[in-house]
Amino acid sequence: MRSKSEAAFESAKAVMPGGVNSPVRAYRAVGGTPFFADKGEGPYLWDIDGNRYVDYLLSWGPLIWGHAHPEIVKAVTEAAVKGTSFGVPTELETRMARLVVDIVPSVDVVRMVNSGTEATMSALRLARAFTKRPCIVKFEGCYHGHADSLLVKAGSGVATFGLPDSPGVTPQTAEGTLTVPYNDIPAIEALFEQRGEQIAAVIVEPVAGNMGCIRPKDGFLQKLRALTQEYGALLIFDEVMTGFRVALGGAQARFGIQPDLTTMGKVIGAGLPVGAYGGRRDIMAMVAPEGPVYQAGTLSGNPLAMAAGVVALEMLKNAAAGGLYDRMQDYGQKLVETFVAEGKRRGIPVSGHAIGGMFGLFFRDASPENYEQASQCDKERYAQFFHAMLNNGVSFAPSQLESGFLSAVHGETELNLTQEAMVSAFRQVG
Ligand code: KE4
Repeated sequence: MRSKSEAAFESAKAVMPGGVNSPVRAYRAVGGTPFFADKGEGPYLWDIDGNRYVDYLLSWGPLIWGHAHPEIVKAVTEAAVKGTSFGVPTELETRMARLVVDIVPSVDVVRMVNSGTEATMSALRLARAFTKRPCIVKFEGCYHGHADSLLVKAGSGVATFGLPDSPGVTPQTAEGTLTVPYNDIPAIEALFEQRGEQIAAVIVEPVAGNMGCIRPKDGFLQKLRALTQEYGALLIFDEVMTGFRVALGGAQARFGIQPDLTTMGKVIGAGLPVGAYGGRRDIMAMVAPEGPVYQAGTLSGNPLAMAAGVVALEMLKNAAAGGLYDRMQDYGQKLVETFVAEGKRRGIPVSGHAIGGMFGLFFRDASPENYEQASQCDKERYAQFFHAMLNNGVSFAPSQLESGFLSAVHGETELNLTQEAMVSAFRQVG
Protein backbone atom coordinates (compact mmCIF):
# COMPACT_ATOMS: atom_id res chain seq x y z
CA MET A 1 0.00 0.00 0.00
CA ARG A 2 1.10 3.55 -0.66
CA SER A 3 -1.62 5.62 1.04
CA LYS A 4 0.80 8.15 2.48
CA SER A 5 2.27 8.77 -0.98
CA GLU A 6 -1.22 9.22 -2.40
CA ALA A 7 -2.05 11.84 0.23
CA ALA A 8 1.35 13.49 -0.28
CA PHE A 9 0.76 13.68 -4.03
CA GLU A 10 -2.57 15.47 -3.50
CA SER A 11 -0.84 18.01 -1.25
CA ALA A 12 1.98 18.45 -3.76
CA LYS A 13 -0.38 19.03 -6.67
CA ALA A 14 -1.90 21.99 -4.79
CA VAL A 15 1.36 23.94 -4.86
CA MET A 16 3.57 22.54 -7.66
CA PRO A 17 2.75 22.00 -11.36
CA GLY A 18 1.56 18.38 -11.59
CA GLY A 19 2.81 17.89 -8.03
CA VAL A 20 6.42 17.52 -9.13
CA ASN A 21 9.57 19.46 -9.91
CA SER A 22 10.29 17.48 -13.06
CA PRO A 23 7.52 16.11 -15.31
CA VAL A 24 8.66 12.50 -15.69
CA ARG A 25 8.32 11.97 -11.92
CA ALA A 26 4.52 12.30 -12.16
CA TYR A 27 4.04 8.81 -13.72
CA ARG A 28 2.04 10.22 -16.65
CA ALA A 29 3.65 7.57 -18.94
CA VAL A 30 2.73 4.60 -16.72
CA GLY A 31 -0.29 5.87 -14.80
CA GLY A 32 -0.89 5.69 -11.08
CA THR A 33 0.55 7.72 -8.24
CA PRO A 34 4.29 8.15 -7.74
CA PHE A 35 5.70 6.94 -4.45
CA PHE A 36 7.29 9.64 -2.30
CA ALA A 37 10.83 8.86 -1.16
CA ASP A 38 11.69 8.78 2.52
CA LYS A 39 15.32 7.62 2.42
CA GLY A 40 17.83 5.70 0.37
CA GLU A 41 20.68 3.41 1.36
CA GLY A 42 22.96 1.68 -1.11
CA PRO A 43 20.84 0.01 -3.84
CA TYR A 44 17.63 0.52 -1.87
CA LEU A 45 15.03 3.27 -1.62
CA TRP A 46 12.20 3.41 0.97
CA ASP A 47 8.97 5.32 0.41
CA ILE A 48 7.06 7.20 3.09
CA ASP A 49 4.78 4.17 3.55
CA GLY A 50 7.80 2.10 4.53
CA ASN A 51 7.95 0.06 1.31
CA ARG A 52 11.49 -0.88 0.17
CA TYR A 53 12.57 -0.96 -3.47
CA VAL A 54 15.66 -2.13 -5.31
CA ASP A 55 16.33 1.11 -7.17
CA TYR A 56 17.29 1.14 -10.89
CA LEU A 57 16.34 4.77 -11.38
CA LEU A 58 19.13 6.03 -9.08
CA SER A 59 17.92 9.62 -9.51
CA TRP A 60 18.04 9.17 -13.34
CA GLY A 61 21.73 8.28 -13.33
CA PRO A 62 23.74 10.33 -10.79
CA LEU A 63 23.89 7.65 -8.09
CA ILE A 64 26.53 5.31 -9.48
CA TRP A 65 27.61 4.85 -5.84
CA GLY A 66 24.03 4.15 -4.72
CA HIS A 67 22.11 6.09 -2.10
CA ALA A 68 23.84 7.82 0.86
CA HIS A 69 27.28 6.32 0.21
CA PRO A 70 29.20 6.89 3.50
CA GLU A 71 32.22 8.48 1.77
CA ILE A 72 30.02 10.89 -0.18
CA VAL A 73 27.87 11.79 2.84
CA LYS A 74 31.06 12.38 4.86
CA ALA A 75 32.53 14.64 2.17
CA VAL A 76 29.36 16.72 1.88
CA THR A 77 28.95 16.99 5.66
CA GLU A 78 32.57 18.10 6.15
CA ALA A 79 32.18 20.66 3.38
CA ALA A 80 28.88 21.98 4.78
CA VAL A 81 30.27 22.80 8.20
CA LYS A 82 32.82 25.07 6.46
CA GLY A 83 30.11 26.91 4.52
CA THR A 84 27.63 26.10 1.77
CA SER A 85 28.78 28.59 -0.87
CA PHE A 86 31.40 31.31 -1.25
CA GLY A 87 31.04 32.99 -4.64
CA VAL A 88 34.83 33.17 -4.79
CA PRO A 89 37.25 30.58 -6.22
CA THR A 90 38.07 27.45 -4.21
CA GLU A 91 40.81 24.86 -4.75
CA LEU A 92 38.12 22.17 -4.65
CA GLU A 93 36.91 23.39 -8.05
CA THR A 94 40.40 23.04 -9.48
CA ARG A 95 40.59 19.53 -8.03
CA MET A 96 37.31 18.61 -9.73
CA ALA A 97 38.40 20.16 -13.05
CA ARG A 98 41.71 18.30 -12.90
CA LEU A 99 39.86 15.00 -12.30
CA VAL A 100 37.59 15.59 -15.31
CA VAL A 101 40.56 16.52 -17.52
CA ASP A 102 42.43 13.40 -16.38
CA ILE A 103 39.46 11.05 -16.88
CA VAL A 104 37.68 12.31 -20.02
CA PRO A 105 39.96 11.84 -23.05
CA SER A 106 38.93 14.86 -25.13
CA VAL A 107 38.66 17.46 -22.35
CA ASP A 108 41.57 19.90 -21.89
CA VAL A 109 39.56 22.62 -20.09
CA VAL A 110 36.19 22.39 -18.31
CA ARG A 111 33.60 24.78 -16.87
CA MET A 112 31.26 23.73 -14.03
CA VAL A 113 27.58 24.65 -14.20
CA ASN A 114 24.50 23.48 -12.25
CA SER A 115 22.65 21.11 -14.59
CA GLY A 116 22.90 19.17 -17.81
CA THR A 117 20.62 21.72 -19.44
CA GLU A 118 23.01 24.54 -18.59
CA ALA A 119 25.89 22.46 -19.92
CA THR A 120 24.34 21.75 -23.33
CA MET A 121 22.88 25.26 -23.69
CA SER A 122 26.33 26.76 -23.01
CA ALA A 123 28.17 24.32 -25.27
CA LEU A 124 25.88 25.15 -28.19
CA ARG A 125 26.31 28.91 -27.67
CA LEU A 126 30.07 28.35 -27.63
CA ALA A 127 29.94 26.25 -30.80
CA ARG A 128 27.98 28.93 -32.68
CA ALA A 129 30.49 31.56 -31.53
CA PHE A 130 33.55 29.47 -32.41
CA THR A 131 32.31 28.56 -35.91
CA LYS A 132 30.34 31.79 -36.55
CA ARG A 133 27.51 29.61 -37.89
CA PRO A 134 23.84 29.61 -36.83
CA CYS A 135 22.55 26.03 -37.09
CA ILE A 136 22.80 23.03 -34.79
CA VAL A 137 21.92 19.41 -35.54
CA LYS A 138 20.30 17.04 -33.06
CA PHE A 139 18.75 13.58 -33.37
CA GLU A 140 15.11 12.63 -33.03
CA GLY A 141 14.49 11.09 -29.61
CA CYS A 142 17.65 12.48 -28.06
CA TYR A 143 17.10 14.79 -25.09
CA HIS A 144 19.67 17.38 -24.15
CA GLY A 145 17.76 19.36 -21.51
CA HIS A 146 15.10 22.02 -21.91
CA ALA A 147 16.91 24.99 -23.48
CA ASP A 148 14.68 26.59 -26.13
CA SER A 149 16.84 25.60 -29.10
CA LEU A 150 16.68 21.97 -28.01
CA LEU A 151 12.90 21.71 -27.60
CA VAL A 152 12.53 21.33 -31.35
CA LYS A 153 11.06 18.62 -33.54
CA ALA A 154 11.99 17.70 -37.06
CA GLY A 155 10.68 19.86 -39.88
CA SER A 156 8.84 18.19 -42.74
CA GLY A 157 12.00 17.31 -44.64
CA VAL A 158 15.41 16.32 -43.34
CA ALA A 159 17.01 19.64 -44.13
CA THR A 160 14.05 21.90 -43.47
CA PHE A 161 13.77 24.17 -40.47
CA GLY A 162 13.01 22.75 -37.03
CA LEU A 163 9.58 23.34 -35.48
CA PRO A 164 8.91 24.24 -31.84
CA ASP A 165 8.30 21.16 -29.69
CA SER A 166 6.88 23.16 -26.80
CA PRO A 167 4.70 26.24 -26.48
CA GLY A 168 6.91 29.22 -25.69
CA VAL A 169 9.65 28.22 -28.13
CA THR A 170 9.51 30.66 -31.03
CA PRO A 171 9.65 29.54 -34.69
CA GLN A 172 12.71 31.77 -35.10
CA THR A 173 14.54 29.86 -32.37
CA ALA A 174 13.39 26.47 -33.65
CA GLU A 175 14.43 27.09 -37.24
CA GLY A 176 18.10 27.04 -36.25
CA THR A 177 17.84 23.44 -35.10
CA LEU A 178 17.86 20.64 -37.66
CA THR A 179 16.75 17.16 -36.61
CA VAL A 180 17.51 13.79 -38.23
CA PRO A 181 16.79 10.21 -37.16
CA TYR A 182 19.33 8.60 -34.78
CA ASN A 183 21.64 6.05 -36.42
CA ASP A 184 20.62 7.26 -39.89
CA ILE A 185 23.91 7.81 -41.74
CA PRO A 186 22.37 8.63 -45.17
CA ALA A 187 20.16 11.29 -43.55
CA ILE A 188 23.04 13.04 -41.81
CA GLU A 189 25.17 12.86 -44.98
CA ALA A 190 22.34 14.44 -46.99
CA LEU A 191 21.89 17.15 -44.40
CA PHE A 192 25.55 18.11 -44.48
CA GLU A 193 25.54 18.14 -48.29
CA GLN A 194 22.62 20.57 -48.23
CA ARG A 195 23.34 22.70 -45.17
CA GLY A 196 26.88 21.83 -44.09
CA GLU A 197 28.27 25.37 -44.37
CA GLN A 198 25.61 26.64 -41.91
CA ILE A 199 26.09 23.93 -39.27
CA ALA A 200 27.91 25.04 -36.11
CA ALA A 201 27.66 21.71 -34.33
CA VAL A 202 26.15 18.27 -34.14
CA ILE A 203 25.07 17.33 -30.62
CA VAL A 204 24.49 13.65 -29.96
CA GLU A 205 23.91 11.24 -27.10
CA PRO A 206 26.68 8.75 -27.99
CA VAL A 207 24.49 6.10 -26.39
CA ALA A 208 20.93 7.37 -26.47
CA GLY A 209 19.25 7.12 -23.06
CA ASN A 210 16.11 9.20 -23.49
CA MET A 211 14.15 6.98 -25.87
CA GLY A 212 14.99 3.83 -24.01
CA CYS A 213 18.67 2.83 -24.07
CA ILE A 214 19.73 2.75 -27.74
CA ARG A 215 23.24 1.95 -28.89
CA PRO A 216 24.96 3.68 -31.81
CA LYS A 217 25.13 1.46 -34.91
CA ASP A 218 28.64 0.54 -36.04
CA GLY A 219 30.11 3.49 -37.90
CA PHE A 220 27.47 6.03 -36.83
CA LEU A 221 29.60 8.01 -34.39
CA GLN A 222 32.65 7.67 -36.65
CA LYS A 223 30.61 9.16 -39.50
CA LEU A 224 29.56 12.11 -37.34
CA ARG A 225 33.21 12.72 -36.49
CA ALA A 226 34.23 12.58 -40.16
CA LEU A 227 31.41 14.80 -41.44
CA THR A 228 31.87 17.49 -38.76
CA GLN A 229 35.62 17.50 -39.48
CA GLU A 230 35.02 17.72 -43.25
CA TYR A 231 32.57 20.65 -42.99
CA GLY A 232 34.25 22.55 -40.15
CA ALA A 233 31.43 21.91 -37.65
CA LEU A 234 31.98 20.86 -34.04
CA LEU A 235 31.04 17.45 -32.66
CA ILE A 236 29.48 17.66 -29.21
CA PHE A 237 29.03 14.46 -27.20
CA ASP A 238 26.26 14.94 -24.69
CA GLU A 239 27.57 12.61 -21.97
CA VAL A 240 25.33 13.90 -19.21
CA MET A 241 23.97 10.35 -18.93
CA THR A 242 26.77 8.21 -20.44
CA GLY A 243 29.64 10.09 -18.80
CA PHE A 244 31.52 8.01 -16.21
CA ARG A 245 28.72 5.39 -16.69
CA VAL A 246 29.25 3.40 -19.90
CA ALA A 247 32.98 3.47 -19.14
CA LEU A 248 35.11 5.52 -16.77
CA GLY A 249 35.94 7.95 -19.59
CA GLY A 250 32.39 7.79 -20.94
CA ALA A 251 31.21 6.76 -24.39
CA GLN A 252 34.09 8.61 -26.03
CA ALA A 253 36.54 6.32 -24.24
CA ARG A 254 34.44 3.22 -24.95
CA PHE A 255 34.13 3.96 -28.68
CA GLY A 256 37.47 5.73 -29.14
CA ILE A 257 36.03 8.94 -30.62
CA GLN A 258 37.33 12.41 -29.77
CA PRO A 259 34.49 14.99 -29.81
CA ASP A 260 35.36 18.69 -29.79
CA LEU A 261 33.16 19.42 -26.77
CA THR A 262 31.61 17.18 -24.13
CA THR A 263 28.72 17.97 -21.82
CA MET A 264 28.46 16.24 -18.46
CA GLY A 265 26.15 16.02 -15.45
CA LYS A 266 24.50 13.47 -13.15
CA VAL A 267 27.42 11.21 -11.98
CA ILE A 268 29.77 14.22 -11.82
CA GLY A 269 27.72 15.62 -8.90
CA ALA A 270 26.95 12.27 -7.23
CA GLY A 271 23.39 13.48 -6.67
CA LEU A 272 24.13 17.16 -6.00
CA PRO A 273 23.33 19.71 -8.71
CA VAL A 274 26.28 19.74 -11.10
CA GLY A 275 26.72 20.01 -14.86
CA ALA A 276 29.84 20.72 -16.86
CA TYR A 277 31.02 21.37 -20.40
CA GLY A 278 34.55 21.09 -21.66
CA GLY A 279 36.79 20.14 -24.53
CA ARG A 280 39.50 21.55 -26.78
CA ARG A 281 41.53 24.33 -25.20
CA ASP A 282 41.23 26.59 -28.28
CA ILE A 283 37.45 26.38 -28.15
CA MET A 284 37.09 26.75 -24.36
CA ALA A 285 39.38 29.81 -24.51
CA MET A 286 36.40 31.67 -25.93
CA VAL A 287 34.42 31.30 -22.69
CA ALA A 288 34.17 34.40 -20.45
CA PRO A 289 36.15 35.83 -18.80
CA GLU A 290 39.01 34.45 -20.95
CA GLY A 291 36.99 35.03 -24.10
CA PRO A 292 33.84 36.82 -25.24
CA VAL A 293 31.25 34.02 -24.94
CA TYR A 294 29.23 34.83 -21.86
CA GLN A 295 28.14 32.17 -19.37
CA ALA A 296 27.90 32.44 -15.59
CA GLY A 297 26.31 30.93 -12.47
CA THR A 298 25.94 31.96 -8.84
CA LEU A 299 26.33 28.40 -7.57
CA SER A 300 28.61 27.01 -10.27
CA GLY A 301 31.37 24.99 -8.61
CA ASN A 302 29.44 24.92 -5.34
CA PRO A 303 31.63 23.46 -2.56
CA LEU A 304 29.14 20.81 -1.44
CA ALA A 305 28.55 19.61 -5.01
CA MET A 306 32.29 19.63 -5.73
CA ALA A 307 33.01 17.69 -2.53
CA ALA A 308 30.52 14.99 -3.55
CA GLY A 309 31.70 14.88 -7.14
CA VAL A 310 35.40 14.75 -6.31
CA VAL A 311 34.92 11.77 -3.99
CA ALA A 312 32.65 10.01 -6.49
CA LEU A 313 35.13 10.39 -9.35
CA GLU A 314 38.17 9.45 -7.26
CA MET A 315 36.39 6.28 -6.08
CA LEU A 316 35.40 5.53 -9.70
CA LYS A 317 39.03 5.79 -10.85
CA ASN A 318 40.01 3.17 -8.27
CA ALA A 319 36.98 0.96 -8.87
CA ALA A 320 37.39 1.06 -12.67
CA ALA A 321 40.87 -0.44 -12.26
CA GLY A 322 39.19 -3.22 -10.27
CA GLY A 323 36.70 -4.09 -13.02
CA LEU A 324 33.65 -2.09 -11.89
CA TYR A 325 32.35 -1.34 -15.39
CA ASP A 326 32.54 -4.98 -16.49
CA ARG A 327 30.78 -6.04 -13.29
CA MET A 328 27.96 -3.54 -13.83
CA GLN A 329 27.56 -4.63 -17.46
CA ASP A 330 27.47 -8.33 -16.43
CA TYR A 331 24.79 -7.50 -13.86
CA GLY A 332 22.77 -5.59 -16.45
CA GLN A 333 23.13 -8.39 -19.00
CA LYS A 334 21.81 -10.96 -16.50
CA LEU A 335 18.83 -8.68 -15.81
CA VAL A 336 18.14 -8.40 -19.55
CA GLU A 337 18.48 -12.18 -20.03
CA THR A 338 15.87 -12.86 -17.34
CA PHE A 339 13.55 -10.20 -18.78
CA VAL A 340 13.83 -11.63 -22.30
CA ALA A 341 13.56 -15.26 -21.18
CA GLU A 342 10.43 -14.61 -19.11
CA GLY A 343 8.80 -12.48 -21.80
CA LYS A 344 9.46 -15.03 -24.53
CA ARG A 345 8.27 -17.88 -22.29
CA ARG A 346 4.94 -16.08 -22.13
CA GLY A 347 4.89 -15.30 -25.84
CA ILE A 348 5.38 -11.55 -25.32
CA PRO A 349 7.68 -9.63 -27.74
CA VAL A 350 10.59 -8.42 -25.64
CA SER A 351 14.21 -7.36 -26.14
CA GLY A 352 16.93 -5.49 -24.32
CA HIS A 353 20.61 -4.90 -23.77
CA ALA A 354 23.09 -3.56 -21.25
CA ILE A 355 26.05 -1.27 -21.87
CA GLY A 356 28.34 -0.43 -18.95
CA GLY A 357 26.18 0.82 -16.09
CA MET A 358 22.99 1.35 -18.06
CA PHE A 359 20.44 -0.92 -19.71
CA GLY A 360 17.27 -0.95 -21.79
CA LEU A 361 14.26 -3.29 -21.49
CA PHE A 362 11.82 -3.14 -24.43
CA PHE A 363 8.37 -4.56 -25.08
CA ARG A 364 9.28 -5.01 -28.73
CA ASP A 365 10.68 -8.06 -30.54
CA ALA A 366 14.04 -6.37 -31.22
CA SER A 367 15.95 -3.55 -29.52
CA PRO A 368 15.06 -0.30 -31.31
CA GLU A 369 17.71 1.60 -33.27
CA ASN A 370 15.90 4.95 -33.45
CA TYR A 371 12.95 6.92 -32.10
CA GLU A 372 10.45 5.61 -34.63
CA GLN A 373 11.21 2.02 -33.63
CA ALA A 374 11.26 2.94 -29.92
CA SER A 375 7.80 4.43 -30.33
CA GLN A 376 6.56 1.03 -31.56
CA CYS A 377 7.23 -0.55 -28.12
CA ASP A 378 4.11 -1.74 -26.28
CA LYS A 379 3.83 1.05 -23.72
CA GLU A 380 0.75 -0.49 -22.09
CA ARG A 381 2.61 -3.71 -21.35
CA TYR A 382 5.57 -1.71 -20.08
CA ALA A 383 3.21 0.12 -17.69
CA GLN A 384 1.78 -3.20 -16.43
CA PHE A 385 5.31 -4.57 -15.97
CA PHE A 386 6.46 -1.38 -14.23
CA HIS A 387 3.67 -1.46 -11.65
CA ALA A 388 3.97 -5.22 -11.09
CA MET A 389 7.70 -4.78 -10.44
CA LEU A 390 6.99 -1.85 -8.11
CA ASN A 391 4.56 -4.03 -6.14
CA ASN A 392 7.31 -6.66 -6.04
CA GLY A 393 9.77 -4.15 -4.54
CA VAL A 394 11.71 -3.10 -7.63
CA SER A 395 11.73 0.46 -9.01
CA PHE A 396 12.40 0.94 -12.73
CA ALA A 397 12.06 4.14 -14.81
CA PRO A 398 8.36 5.15 -15.03
CA SER A 399 8.44 5.20 -18.85
CA GLN A 400 9.28 2.77 -21.65
CA LEU A 401 11.22 5.59 -23.29
CA GLU A 402 13.80 5.89 -20.51
CA SER A 403 16.80 3.85 -19.40
CA GLY A 404 17.71 1.74 -16.38
CA PHE A 405 20.77 2.51 -14.26
CA LEU A 406 23.14 0.38 -12.19
CA SER A 407 25.50 1.18 -9.37
CA ALA A 408 28.68 -0.13 -7.82
CA VAL A 409 26.64 -1.32 -4.83
CA HIS A 410 24.03 -3.50 -6.61
CA GLY A 411 25.07 -7.08 -5.88
CA GLU A 412 23.98 -10.75 -6.07
CA THR A 413 21.21 -10.28 -3.51
CA GLU A 414 19.62 -7.44 -5.47
CA LEU A 415 20.03 -9.31 -8.76
CA ASN A 416 18.25 -12.38 -7.38
CA LEU A 417 15.47 -10.25 -5.87
CA THR A 418 14.98 -8.51 -9.22
CA GLN A 419 14.99 -11.73 -11.25
CA GLU A 420 12.42 -13.32 -8.92
CA ALA A 421 10.30 -10.16 -9.16
CA MET A 422 10.44 -10.33 -12.98
CA VAL A 423 9.16 -13.91 -13.03
CA SER A 424 6.24 -12.86 -10.85
CA ALA A 425 5.63 -9.60 -12.74
CA PHE A 426 5.27 -11.31 -16.12
CA ARG A 427 2.30 -13.25 -14.73
CA GLN A 428 0.56 -9.87 -14.50
CA VAL A 429 1.50 -8.66 -17.97
CA GLY A 430 -1.38 -9.22 -20.40
P1 KE4 B 1 19.35 18.14 -16.46
O1 KE4 B 1 19.12 19.59 -16.89
O2 KE4 B 1 18.07 17.40 -16.18
O3 KE4 B 1 20.38 18.03 -15.33
O4 KE4 B 1 20.06 17.40 -17.68
C1 KE4 B 1 19.43 17.40 -18.94
C2 KE4 B 1 19.95 16.24 -19.77
C3 KE4 B 1 20.90 16.50 -20.75
N1 KE4 B 1 21.40 15.50 -21.52
C4 KE4 B 1 21.00 14.21 -21.33
C5 KE4 B 1 21.58 13.14 -22.21
C6 KE4 B 1 20.05 13.89 -20.33
O5 KE4 B 1 19.66 12.60 -20.17
C7 KE4 B 1 19.51 14.91 -19.54
C8 KE4 B 1 18.47 14.65 -18.46
N2 KE4 B 1 17.96 13.32 -18.41
C9 KE4 B 1 16.61 13.18 -17.87
C10 KE4 B 1 16.26 11.70 -17.95
N3 KE4 B 1 15.48 11.38 -19.08
C11 KE4 B 1 16.50 13.75 -16.49
C12 KE4 B 1 15.24 13.34 -15.76
C13 KE4 B 1 14.27 14.50 -15.67
O6 KE4 B 1 14.10 15.26 -16.66
O7 KE4 B 1 13.69 14.63 -14.57
